[in-house]
Amino acid sequence: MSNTEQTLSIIKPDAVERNLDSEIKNMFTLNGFKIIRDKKIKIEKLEAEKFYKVHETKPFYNDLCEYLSSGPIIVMVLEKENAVLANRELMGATNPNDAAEGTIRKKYGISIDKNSVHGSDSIENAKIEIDFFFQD
Ligand code: IDP
Ligand code: MG
Repeated sequence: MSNTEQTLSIIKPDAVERNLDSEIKNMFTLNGFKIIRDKKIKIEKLEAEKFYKVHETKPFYNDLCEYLSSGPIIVMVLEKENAVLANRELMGATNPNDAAEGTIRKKYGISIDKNSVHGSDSIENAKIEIDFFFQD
């Protein structure tokens, strides 16, 4: 049975800054994702705080929001069978040091905070995050 889903992906400032966006997009398409929506933006810290609200009690929250708003990012809607889980697998573990070979974070991530990509962690959050960046 087909189970096409959409998920939100972000290419974070560290990767955009290193001009890795085409390579990372290629990794998505080579792995069977369709890039349905795609835009390069820079967000304000207040927007980053809203986006990462689930982490507001964490000690790294402020740095995380500073970081996501520190430079251009690319936000994308990805579509594939079981896209949410498939994207988490392709991204790899949050800490690039723990990420499996062949994952985006293993390949491009610099550190736990500069880990190159964001991906929604559930179908419910994917809907919320897609609406956050693509209202139209
Ligand atoms: P995820 O991006 O793999 O879903 P989350 O736990 O949702 O990981 O954390 C959101 C982001 O916050 C991570 O991608 C990472 O950039 C940052 N982060 C998570 N844990 C830490 C930490 O312990 N120190 C610094 N930054 C962290
Ligand atoms: Mg997360």
